[in-house]
Amino acid sequence: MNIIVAGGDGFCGWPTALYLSKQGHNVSIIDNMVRRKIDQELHSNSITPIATLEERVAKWKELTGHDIKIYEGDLTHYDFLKQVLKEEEPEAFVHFAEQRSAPYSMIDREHAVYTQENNVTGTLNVLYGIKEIVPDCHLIKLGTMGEYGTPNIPIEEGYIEIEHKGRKDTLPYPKQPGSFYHLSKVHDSHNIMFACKIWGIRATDLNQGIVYGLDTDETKMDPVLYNRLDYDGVYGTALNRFIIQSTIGHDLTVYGTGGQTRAFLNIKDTVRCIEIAAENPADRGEFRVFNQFTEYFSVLELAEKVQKVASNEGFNTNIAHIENPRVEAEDHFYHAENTKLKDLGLEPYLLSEDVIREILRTVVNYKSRVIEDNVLPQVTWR
Ligand code: NAD
Ligand code: USQ
Repeated sequence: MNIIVAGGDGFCGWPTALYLSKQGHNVSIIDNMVRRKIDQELHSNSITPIATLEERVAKWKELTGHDIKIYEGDLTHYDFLKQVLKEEEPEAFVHFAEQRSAPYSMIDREHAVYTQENNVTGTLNVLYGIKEIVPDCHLIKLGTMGEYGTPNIPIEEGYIEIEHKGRKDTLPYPKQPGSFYHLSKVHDSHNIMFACKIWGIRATDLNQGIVYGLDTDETKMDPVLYNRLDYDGVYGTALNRFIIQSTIGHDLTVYGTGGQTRAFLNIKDTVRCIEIAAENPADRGEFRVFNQFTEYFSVLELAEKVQKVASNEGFNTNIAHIENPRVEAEDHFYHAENTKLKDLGLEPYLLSEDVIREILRTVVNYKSRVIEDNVLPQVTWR
């Protein structure tokens, strides 16, 4: 298949591009490198040293003989996007290319506006591009479990059957997102659903949980192929942050009580889920929604797991309950469905002590790169 991976220089996109290329697909990456520029803005970095995209792709070609094409440009620039679609004629468009940090979107007005303009306009352009140039192309769009929030009833996969005043209907599941970033994903989902309905586009919205780990078989092949891994208070995510904190002697930064429950998956499952979606395209006009996670945990449970493994590895770590910088429920019901990807063949790679240990043993090699001032959260929702 001809597959475009937009956001293919990022944390999820790079390993996905490699994996799809290894499977024999003809992969092209679109990326505007904004994530690397944001590192400069925040005076932050990936804990792992990362090569330029050109170096990464050249090393991949050298090791495997597979070509990955690079289109450096911005999805919000429609002429650029149209040109790429005309040249590549993709059968699948995997869309990771968004501003994905909730804290970044909550810094101030400018960052909220940037996040929503970048994400909503980029996705609208992709929808128009597919309609005008490659109408049969399958859009595989990364959404997020955080679109649903934490309702007091089980979370379904995209739709819920409702009985109201004696009548029944299947309706989009209610959305209660917790940041301007998460809201941008909800706006995207609505735009995609509408485009499927009016133009007959085929789309899969993957409501992904929090991704942990960094390595896949492909990124491990050579240091030039290493994936980025964020640890700072803006882009670092819960489990990865705790593992890195444990290696530098920092207290594990549980926000509030840590009762917040979230859905998680290993980066190794992210790449496989994208392949499954690509191999099983949605029908024309279908807006299909999969919940892309394998397990859920409370934040405190994760901190305790990391504390135990770290201690066995010789790192004595405290769990700190710091004041929660976000506005979110800390004590709530959580149950979410995730059967659709498993029905299509996903065999989850679950979180075990061995998995935490493996990530820890990798990141400990780079702990001298951690800029400690960036570890505590500095952005608040209030
Ligand atoms: P990332 O920031 O590491 O990667 C995103 C990439 O997209 C970056 O390389 C960036 O330069 C590029 N990009 C951003 N805006 C662009 C634009 N307008 N045009 C072209 N390129 C652009 O993020 P990630 O962690 O890889 O996340 C990828 C996607 O997966 C996002 O949509 C995110 O919402 C979703 N997601 C991520 C996680 C997670 O835990 N990382 C969990 C759920 C969903
Ligand atoms: N948290 C802590 N301590 C920390 C970091 C986070 O207690 O040091 C808590 C947060 O308060 C929150 C939970 O852990 O309750 C998750 O926070 P996170 O930063 O790990 O994840 P989140 O902000 O939700 O965003 C991440 C990705 C985003 C993706 C989302 C999936 O950055 O791109 O959409 O995970 S989900 O959470 O399912 O919406």
